[in-house]
Order: sequence, then C-alpha cells, then structure tokens
Amino acid sequence: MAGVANTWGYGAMTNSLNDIRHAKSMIFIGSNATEAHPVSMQHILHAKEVNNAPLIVVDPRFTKLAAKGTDFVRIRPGSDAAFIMGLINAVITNGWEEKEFIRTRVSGYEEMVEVAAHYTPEIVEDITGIPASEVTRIAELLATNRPTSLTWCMGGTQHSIGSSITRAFCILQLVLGNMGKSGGGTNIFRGHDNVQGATDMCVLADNLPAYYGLSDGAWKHWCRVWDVDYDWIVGRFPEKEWMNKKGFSLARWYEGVLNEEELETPTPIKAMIQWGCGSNSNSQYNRVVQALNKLELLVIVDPFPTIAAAVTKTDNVYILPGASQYETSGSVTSTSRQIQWRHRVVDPVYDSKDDYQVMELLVNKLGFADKFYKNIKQIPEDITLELGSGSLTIGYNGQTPDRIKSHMANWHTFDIDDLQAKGGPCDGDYYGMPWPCWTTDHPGTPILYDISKSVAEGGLPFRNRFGEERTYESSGRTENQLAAEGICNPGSEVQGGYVEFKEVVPGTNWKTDLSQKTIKDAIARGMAPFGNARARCVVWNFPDKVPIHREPLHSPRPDLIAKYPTYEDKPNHFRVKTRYKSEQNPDLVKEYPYVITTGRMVEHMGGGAETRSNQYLAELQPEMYVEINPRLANNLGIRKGDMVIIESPEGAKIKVKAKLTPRVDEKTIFLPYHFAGTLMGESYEKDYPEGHAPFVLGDPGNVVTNYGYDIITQIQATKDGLCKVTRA
Ligand SMILES: Nc1nc2c(c(=O)[nH]1)N[C@H]1C(S)=C(S)[C@@H](COP(=O)(O)OP(=O)(O)OC[C@H]3O[C@@H](n4cnc5c(=O)[nH]c(N)nc54)[C@H](O)[C@@H]3O)O[C@H]1N2
Ligand SMILES: Nc1nc2c(c(=O)[nH]1)N[C@H]1C(S)=C(S)[C@@H](COP(=O)(O)OP(=O)(O)OC[C@H]3O[C@@H](n4cnc5c(=O)[nH]c(N)nc54)[C@H](O)[C@@H]3O)O[C@H]1N2
Ligand SMILES: [Mo]
Repeated sequence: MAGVANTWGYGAMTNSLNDIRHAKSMIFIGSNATEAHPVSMQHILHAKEVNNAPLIVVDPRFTKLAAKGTDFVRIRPGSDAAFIMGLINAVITNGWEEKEFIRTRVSGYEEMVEVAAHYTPEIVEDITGIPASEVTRIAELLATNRPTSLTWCMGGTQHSIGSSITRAFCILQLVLGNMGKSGGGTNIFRGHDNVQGATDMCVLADNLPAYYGLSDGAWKHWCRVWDVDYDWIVGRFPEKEWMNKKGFSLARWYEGVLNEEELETPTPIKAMIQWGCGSNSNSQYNRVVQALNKLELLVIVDPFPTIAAAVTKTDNVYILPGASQYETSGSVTSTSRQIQWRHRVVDPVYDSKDDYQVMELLVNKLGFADKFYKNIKQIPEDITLELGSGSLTIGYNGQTPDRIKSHMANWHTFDIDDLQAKGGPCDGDYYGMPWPCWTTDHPGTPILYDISKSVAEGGLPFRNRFGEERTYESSGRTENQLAAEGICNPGSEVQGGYVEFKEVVPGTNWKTDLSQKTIKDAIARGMAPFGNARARCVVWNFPDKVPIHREPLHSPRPDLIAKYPTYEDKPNHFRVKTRYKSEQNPDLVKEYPYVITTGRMVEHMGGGAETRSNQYLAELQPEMYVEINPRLANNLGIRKGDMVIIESPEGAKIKVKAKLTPRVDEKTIFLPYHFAGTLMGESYEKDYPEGHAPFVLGDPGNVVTNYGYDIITQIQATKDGLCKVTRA
C-alpha cells in the first residue's frame, strides 16, 4: 500500500499495458519505462519486434528505453507542450488529421487549430532544441503508422504547465483518431502498484472518493453510502464552509506549518501523520525538515522509520511499525484500471501491524468506530464492497471480492492479447474487470471510449460532462458538445449523442442512484449511463483554454521568458499562495546556468526507505550521484568520481559523486531522487532508531529541486529547474 498518502501523477490509462502489443507505432514522452516499469517492456518490445512498430522516445536523456527505441528525440526539459502542439500543427498542415473522427467525436477543434498554428517546425526547434525537420518527420511517422500508442509519465507532468502538456498529448491522439482503438490511446504509466486505486479512492486534496467533487451533493452521496448522518459529518469541520474547500496538497503541506503569512486557512498545521510516505520525495526538502521540526506531533506509519524520523529532532515523534504488502490482503487497482486481490503471504512479523489494524486502533481511540465500521464486518472484503457501492462515477460497482478472487485464481484462462477469459469460470470477462465495470454481470471496459462494441460488452463513448452546448470565448462560435448523428455503440437506442442519465429514480442521477437502477436502465437500452459526447480540445475553466507553451519558472532562456512568460501569481492555490510571475527571473541563468532534472533508477523506489534498506539492492546501487556530460565536466574541471556541489537558486546545496555520461547533454544534469540520510558531509545515521539506518545513505536530490508547481494540480516541478555545479 505504498503511496497511500500521495498521488502525484494524474489520469488513467485508456488502454492497457497488454494492448500496447497492438500498436503500429509508439511514442514515449517523459517515460523511463525500462527503469520504472520494466514489466511493461515485454509488450512494448512485442509491438516493436512483431508489428515492426517504430518506438519513439522523447526525453532530455538517452535512457535505456531510448537505447531500445528506433527514434530518440532529445528535448529541452519543460518544453513538451511546444513540441506536441508542433506535431499537431505538422499533422494538420500536411492534411494527415483523421477528419471523420474529428467531425463526429471532437469539439473545439477549430479554436485549437488556431492556437496550434503558432507552433511551426522552426518555432518548435527554437523552444525545444529539436530540429525542425525532425518535428515533421516524427509527425509523418505517427501519421503513417496508425494507431499510435502514446505513453507519458512524470517527465510530462512535473512542470508548472504539466496540466497543459498532458492535455496536448490527448489532443494529438484525437487529431490522429487514435482514441477508443486497440493499439492506440493515452497510456499514462502510473506510479506505485496501487496508485490508480489510491487516486480512485481519493487520496487527493480536491475530491471525494471516485472523483465526486467537493460539494454538498457529493458529501450527501457518500453519507448515504456510509450510512452516517450528514450533519454529523458537517460537525467534524470547524465551520461548514471548509467542507467544500481544497485541502493542502502533499507537495506543499509544510507551507501550512511554516508560512502563516501566505495561507488562506486560519489554522496552521500542528500535527502530521505520514502514512506510507518517504518525505524526501517532497521538493524544497530543507523547508520540509524545518516544518517537521516545528510540528507538535509527528506520527509515522511505515515498515521503515523513514528519513522523517531521523531528521526530526523533537521528542514528539511516534513510529508505528507498519506491515508490508506481503503481510496484508485486499483489493488494489493496477495502472491498467484492473482490480486485483492481494493475498497475505505471511502474518505481520515482530510487533508490526497491517494498515487496517493501525487504522482500527486509531478509530477506536478517537471514538467513532460505530460510524466508521457501520457497513464493515469483514475486513477487507466489506471495504471493497462498500467503496464499490458508492463509486458509481468510475464504475467500481461490478467488481465484487468474489469476482476479483476468481480472476486471480483463474489467471491462466485470460488471453494475453485482449485480456479476455476464453472459457472457464470467468468466461467473457476482461482480466481485473477494468473500470468502468457497470454491474456484477459486466465484463469490464478494456479500452475506454471504444464505440465498436456495445456498452454491455465493454464498449464506451466519450462522457457527457460539460453540458450540451458551448460558446467559445476566442471565436464566439457555439458548438454542440454531443457526438454526431449515427455515432454510438452498437445496439444504442439513441443513434447519436445523448446526455447523461438522470431522474430514472426521482431526485437522482446515474452517479447518485444507489439502487443502480439508472445504470442498469442505460445498459439495457444499449447506452452509457454518462452520456455520449465529444472529447473537448478547449477547456474553458483552465487558465490556458487550449494548451500553450510557457517557459519553466526557472528558465535558461531569457528571450523565451519574454515571449512565453509564466502565469500571474496564484493566491489560495490549495490554501497557499503560489508564485509564478514573481518567481520567474530572466537573470537567474547567469548565476545558475545548468538545467536540473530528476527521476528514477530501477534498483530504488521512491524515497528509498525500503530499497536502501535491502542488502542486495544496496549493493547494486550504493551511492547517490549526478549525471554530467563529459564535455561539461571537462569545462568545469570535474573528473569521474569527484565530489561535486549542486546548488539551487535558493542557496540549498548537496554534495554528490560525479557520474560522467553522454546520456545527458552539456546543459543538463540529472539526479536520482531516491537518497537521503546525509547532507553536505553530515550523516544522520545516528539519528535513526538503533539498528534501523538504511545500508545506503546519500544527499537527497529534493534539497535542490527548484520551487515550482503546476497551475491546476500543484504537482511539484521536479523536472525543470536551474542550478550551479562546482567541484567540491
Ligand atoms: N524502480 C522504480 N520504479 C518505479 C518507481 C521508483 O521509484 N523506482 N516509482 C514509481 C512511480 S511513483 C512513478 S510516478 C513512476 C514514474 O515513472 P517515470 O515517470 O517513467 O520515471 P522518471 O524517471 O521519474 O521520469 C521519466 C523520464 O522523464 C524524463 N524527463 C525529465 N524531464 C523531462 C521533460 O521535461 N520532458 C520529457 N519529455 N522528459 C523529461 C527523465 O529523463 C526520465 O527519463 O515510476 C514508478 N516505478
Ligand atoms: N525530485 C523528484 N521528486 C519526486 C518525484 C520525481 O520524479 N522527482 N516523483 C514524485 C512521485 S511521482 C511520487 S509517487 C513520490 C513518491 O514518494 P513516496 O510515496 O514518499 O515514496 P516511497 O518511498 O515509494 O514511499 C512510500 C513509503 O511507504 C512505505 N511502505 C511500503 N509499503 C507499505 C505498506 O504496506 N504500508 C505502509 N503504511 N507503508 C508502506 C515505504 O517504506 C516508504 O517509506 O515522489 C515524488 N517526488
Ligand atoms: Mo508517482
């Protein structure tokens, strides 16, 4: 259950890892799959070898994935939106767009085309460093090898414009007509084994479970599911208005402790539970350490003490020894939206307790067990049942514990190519019943938005979520948001677009009708409960309605800051002011000339508390390092193995070993972020509980990752910053 307390990426795969086998081309942007998702490689290489599919890798670094690829595109960190808008423009100017798909299933297209037109191959070359001819060549490669499977990971999201970048990826796939098709789709490889599940169940600061928004109606829905009195829930808040406000995001919780001037909330954070959180995963780590030391109470629930326990010098830290995933059981949701049952392998060892037991002790002590466990008699089966009965929005209602366990027991009956069981007790189901799985007879939805199958058989149109009609600000044009006539799943009673289902049971809609009659009614009529609409290219409630490039807050290009400036500062962004314009200083590059980016290695996980405590992994990767291009190293007088100092614009410093490699270019350095336990020569080894220091200690990369957060999600911008590099 690692990752219980955080979900940094967002989105869901429209297809599945297995479905990549059907791709005719693949593009990986900001994905380090050979290190971070090695199991996916069997499907990626299958498409490459068996279908002869080009494998295009877009990354500032020549990764191991790039080494397996057919085409490597080296991109300047933080410039992905310009590249993708450039690909879209190249596709359109050459007439390669999928016209019928766009006419019938896409909205806001004309308004988007106008914005994309700016990104000519030459302009893209200037912003991204990718030669203009390469932009056109890659566009042609995608256009002539359809469908393309597009994958993005953290290299696409952890930027101040991450939400625009990810939207650009989706628009590219719409323009090429690659959505709702086997071998196509947007395939965001998610983080921890259960990050998709954790996001779905809302370990988020701006949603209720299953993406029900922060509203009275949504709270009332969940109160009905939990069978608790709504007024009792209201009474948990100091004032009712706080119920519907976003909380702090994990990226900046420490501002709630340290930064009282810039807070919207009148109540600073005094206590903190870090439940499965590494802490050195937070950027601005020096400030995190300050905040940890100012808390009145810190509780850590983890199989390992984590660095948070060592750096917090106050005596109000409680470490509750959590059990690992092998010592617990329950449902988890994979990156492919598949639900699986995790069976306990051994009972919790020594004094440790699994997360359910820790939660139960806490809830009992706090005195609301009668409400918390009203529907829960058998743990964990009843938890899966309760959350499924309420999570109608994303269709978690059909995956009962019995069905999930049966899928696990009959694994061998599912086809590796299309994930469907061919015979046996699960006949016809898709493995793990990928959500939405609308009813207990539904097979699951292996590919989102696929209108070639009936909804009852796992097909799906685009969701009608944003009204029936829209007038665009930029053009004044009004457009119907529903799918065109004749566009629907086979067997649909309405032959074309339709709105979401409501009032089947008076006073409810498909999301709030707990009897699920509305959902069953829709499926029986061959329709999707959530309507049949167009996918939109214009998001009218975002600051950039169509994705555009904006320079990273800390950019090496003053000329581009002038042309593509960042946003105005944003007050009250997840309860705290967030600096954009006031942080973007064109002179910064003079003193901090190198771009810093960060990421993962296969041997270590997240903050590294687990893997750095494992002898064998420690032996494979025993040291924190920085990747530096040999030319840059020579220019700076740094030799292989020298210790170097990396300094951030805020003056934070780390001391790490130089690893010379042409994998990075001369302007960019790369840090893995898995280390902690030392800082600038000082060791925290003695501050761990006795015998609990990891085998490997090192300076945390997140001490020097820069300030910067996405304008919508507030994900931390750990992939584009500036730094100074000197020999120690
Ligand atoms: N072994 C291992 N596996 C893991 C994890 C782990 O810690 N260890 N963590 C898991 C988690 S939580 C997650 S979220 C996933 C993350 O999986 P990934 O996102 O694939 O992993 P990262 O190494 O963070 O970064 C991805 C790539 O982005 C590139 N990059 C950096 N800046 C940019 C940019 O501006 N543009 C582009 N196009 N690329 C850029 C980096 O060079 C890197 O190769 O991995 C999961 N799997
Ligand atoms: N610079 C930089 N920073 C980053 C990123 C980056 O790319 N660059 N990536 C970000 C991303 S995408 C993520 S997801 C975060 C990850 O950040 P974290 O979630 O902090 O990373 P992990 O080390 O995976 O943390 C999980 C903790 O859970 C504990 N744990 C494992 N199993 C269990 C269990 O069953 N129960 C409990 N209670 N605990 C358990 C582990 O011991 C570990 O201490 O890091 C983010 N930070
Ligand atoms: Mo993640």
